[in-house]
Amino acid sequence: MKDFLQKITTEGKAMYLAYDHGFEHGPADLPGKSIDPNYILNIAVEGGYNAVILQKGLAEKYYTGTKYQKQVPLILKINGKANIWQGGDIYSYQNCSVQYAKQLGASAVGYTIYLGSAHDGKMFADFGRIVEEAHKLNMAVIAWVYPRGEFVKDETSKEITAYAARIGLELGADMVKIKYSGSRENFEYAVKAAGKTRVVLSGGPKVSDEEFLQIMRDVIAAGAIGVAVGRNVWQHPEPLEITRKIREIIFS
Ligand code: FBP
Repeated sequence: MKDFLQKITTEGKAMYLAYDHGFEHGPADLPGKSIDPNYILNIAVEGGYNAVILQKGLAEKYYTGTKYQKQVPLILKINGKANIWQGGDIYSYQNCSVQYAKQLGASAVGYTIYLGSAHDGKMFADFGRIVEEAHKLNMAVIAWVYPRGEFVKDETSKEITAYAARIGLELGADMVKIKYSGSRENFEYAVKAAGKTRVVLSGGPKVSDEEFLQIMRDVIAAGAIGVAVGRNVWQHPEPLEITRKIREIIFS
């Protein structure tokens, strides 16, 4: 099996800085300096992240052809949705082709699947096609798999999180990004379900340093290879300080 993850991992481990929140949550999620994409790109470089995660527009205007392109790899998020519609059954439309992601300098593409939505089948179909396109171009594919919708009683239960991880494996993802399922034991089950697909933690809303670092310890002990973190780093008053602590857990 070809290792498409080589460019975005270090000895099989990974630390990514996610910054697609302006789209997914709106500027309310980007307090203070974090509204400026350059602020985030500097954290990604100085923090030694394995990649920064951006939507197409940010890549075009702040990454491609700039100094950052040489300093930190890019994971391009190629679908997205806003958080205004609350009518249920979400579908996150693709807004960028894999080919264009490659042109922008991406080493990998990311795509969110809402497992449990009435439209999850369409997202599975999109994802299946994206895997074929990306692998032909020698790019890795990361599945954000988030259980959502009226039939999902608990979005972070042990069983549904492992199901999310398994969907990543079954669809051919090189990596799956899933939420914390409450304990090391629960997360271990998800890592097991993901098989040869690598697992990273999806950071979540800002919590205390102690809480976040404990979650990091749990998921790494459970077999995750790292984290794709956003708010817990760039909403932090000392982003490089918390980065250093996260790094220590992942890479030691
Ligand atoms: P965070 O570490 O800030 O949670 O970022 C991870 C992420 O997956 C982002 O890529 C995305 O914008 C966000 O979480 C979506 O989270 P949700 O759909 O739960 O609001």
